This record gives sequence, structure tokens and C-alpha cells, in this order.
Amino acid sequence: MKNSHPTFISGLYAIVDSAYVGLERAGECADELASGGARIVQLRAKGEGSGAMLRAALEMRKALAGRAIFIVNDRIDIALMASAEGVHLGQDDIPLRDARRLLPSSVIGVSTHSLEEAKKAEAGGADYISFGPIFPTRTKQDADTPKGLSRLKELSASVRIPVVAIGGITGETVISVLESGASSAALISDILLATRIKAKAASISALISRARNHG
Ligand code: 3NM
Repeated sequence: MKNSHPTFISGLYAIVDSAYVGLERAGECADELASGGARIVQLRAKGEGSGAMLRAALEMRKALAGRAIFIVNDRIDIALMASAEGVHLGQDDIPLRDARRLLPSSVIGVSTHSLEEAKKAEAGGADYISFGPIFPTRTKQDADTPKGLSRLKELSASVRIPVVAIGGITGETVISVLESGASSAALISDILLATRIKAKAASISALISRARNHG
């Protein structure tokens, strides 16, 4: 599925990270996230076996069908085998140009940490970029120093493709990143460590819709 409309990547972008959720629970978790209103759901499984990751991706595909956009982190092969809508690439992953050859009509997102990386991803045909970490994060060990809201604002004003803010975002701060120009907010630990994942996703989704309707 490809949709270049700029509002296509918007709302809550929830990431199922195997550091917090066992891959055998990924499908169930994706179901809760979509029921809680997540618009985009990503599978992120650093260092996991390919077979287990593929099984998790297939379960997530089933759980999300028609409800949320399914993105696989880094693994183009698994995105293809699980019929995901797209893939998300880090700066050290397969280059965008090569990924695009394999996924001509899929959504491709690229992680960026500077205006230069963002401009390069946009010029290279990325469908969206992520920018972060906005705040200190407990999830990504090798994360850059936090960028803060003013750099997010500057970057969002400088590219035309949707910007997904990431890194240390919580229910308390989600509105601030959208007010700083992000189309979407990506969250990992604040949602996955909640006792009730669906309710947590629903409360964040409600905050986002309320902000949209009043903004
Ligand atoms: N990428 P949490 S920060 C996966 O800066 C990831 O590109 C980042 O997790 C970047 O919501 C990050 O728990 C971790 O802080 C986000």
C-alpha cells in the first residue's frame, strides 16, 4: 500500500519491540495497539532469529489487517514475506535506494538525527522520516543526545514528507511533539511497560485526536 498524501503517516505510531514484548506475544500486542487506536504499528526485533521474527510478523499482519499500517524495522525480506505495508530503515541498514528497488510501491521510512540526514532521505524518496531522540530514552542504548522540541520544530518546517517524532515520548509529552510539527509520535516503552497496553494506547490516541480537533 502506498499513499503519498502527507497525512497518511499521522497519529499514534506504536512500536512492538522484542526487548519488551516476547515475539510469541507480538500478534496479541499488535491487536491491542490497533484496538487502542494506533494508526501505524512497527515490529522491531533487534538480534532475534529470522524464523521467530517472521512468525511474529505474520501474526501481526493478521492482527492489524485493515486497521493499522504495518511496518517492519530493518528487514526487507520479512516485510515482503509478511506482506507488510512497509519497512523502516536506520542509517546503518540497507540504503534507501536499494530498498526502493525491492519495494517499489511500499512505504519506506528512514531514521534521521539531523537536518542533513532528513534532507537526504527526502531527496532519496523516503515516504516519511523519523527524528529523534526528542527526549532521553531508556530503550535505545546508542541513541544520540536528545534533540529537544526546538530542533524538531526546525526540522519539521524544513521537509515536506511526514516527520515521526521518536525517543522518550510519553502520554505527558505526546502533544508537545505534535505541536512542534511532527505528523506522528512513535512510542515504545511508555506503552509497552503499561499494565494495560490497549488502554494506554487508547488514552494516548484520544489525546492526539483531541489536540487535532482543537488545533
Ligand atoms: N529510535 P522509547 S530513539 C527506536 O532516535 C528508537 O532514532 C530512536 O523508545 C532514534 O519510546 C528510539 O522507549 C527508542 O524512548 C524509542
